[in-house]
Amino acid sequence: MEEGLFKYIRNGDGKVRRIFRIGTRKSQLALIQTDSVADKIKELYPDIILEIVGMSTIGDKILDTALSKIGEKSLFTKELENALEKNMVDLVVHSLKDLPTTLPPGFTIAAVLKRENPHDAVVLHPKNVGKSLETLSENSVIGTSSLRRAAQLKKKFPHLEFKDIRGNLNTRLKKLDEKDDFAAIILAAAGLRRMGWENRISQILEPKDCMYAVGQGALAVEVRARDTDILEMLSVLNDGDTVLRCIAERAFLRHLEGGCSVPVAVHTEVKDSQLYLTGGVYSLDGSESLKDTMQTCIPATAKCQEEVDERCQRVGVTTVKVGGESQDKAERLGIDLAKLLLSKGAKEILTAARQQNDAR
Ligand code: DPM
Repeated sequence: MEEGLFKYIRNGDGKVRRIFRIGTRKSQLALIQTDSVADKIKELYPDIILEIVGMSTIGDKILDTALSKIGEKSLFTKELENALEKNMVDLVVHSLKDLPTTLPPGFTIAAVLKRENPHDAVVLHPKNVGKSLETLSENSVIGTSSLRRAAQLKKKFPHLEFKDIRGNLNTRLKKLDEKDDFAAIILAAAGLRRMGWENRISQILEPKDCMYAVGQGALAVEVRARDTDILEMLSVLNDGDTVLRCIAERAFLRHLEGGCSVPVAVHTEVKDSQLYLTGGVYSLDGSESLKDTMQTCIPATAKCQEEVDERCQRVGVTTVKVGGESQDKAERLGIDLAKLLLSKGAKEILTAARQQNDAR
């Protein structure tokens, strides 16, 4: 691949046109997600020429260690950002929940697409079909390497045991079905649906049992922050409610200084011009937790401003499609809820959780 060069194509009519290259991880889920975003871009811009470039990331290469233990914040994003930086690709599609709340300088999220079901789901070993987390027998082993899921579910279902499971979705389902190690695994409903495995979902976890991760269920497109033409082109992909919910969630996590290695969970809703944010922090065994809800009024969403520039950036997201005042209020809501939980001792819970996890 020629480094530092944009790619062009000469059409039949002799005109030269730019090719937009989309970087992606190579797992089946990542490719499906990237294809779906590419399809949406083509719908909006039928003449655009897109090329998909698959890459492996650290998170794909290290398969034997729990995500939360690897300690690299940008597990799934670093190689892709390197490719963006070198102009080897122009856009990168990610699951928003894998993108740190502070992106490295020079990068930004140009679009957050309409969120699908953000909740977590239970996938049972075939021999347990018909059961639920509640009715699984004493000491059944549940596979997840999410500290967030384990912390909330340990508290709620003390009869269950939780063990790490790594690998992409295909590997995990195989490990579940073909061995006898796990009675069930917990995965994001959105990922299962995108893979066409909705029929394996036996239970969707309600917020009272398990709140979701910041950004879960939403796809994001990362670009070079200086590419204002691409930012403008992609701005139409943004879904207003999803953008506001995810800005609030990301601001909450950022202010708590949490990453993918701390047990932090959220629940958001937009209803009657109000944005609601519930956030929780947990000790690793779930015995200690803090949870609270706050809301803010969201003004009718006029366009933010005519042109994209650095004033549009909020927790890594740059869009002019959603009103600037609403975006500010969403960010404020996240920060205010984080402050409230910090005033009640969230910092101590998270510091202890981090130390315990490092010592595991
Ligand atoms: C992050 C976590 C997990 C992924 C931690 C968490 C789950 C790790 C595990 C930050 N990224 O959720 O508390 O289960 O061991 C990931 C998935 C998706 C994006 C798969 C999943 C698909 C859903 C989406 C891995 N990242 O969570 O089941 O697009 O939100």
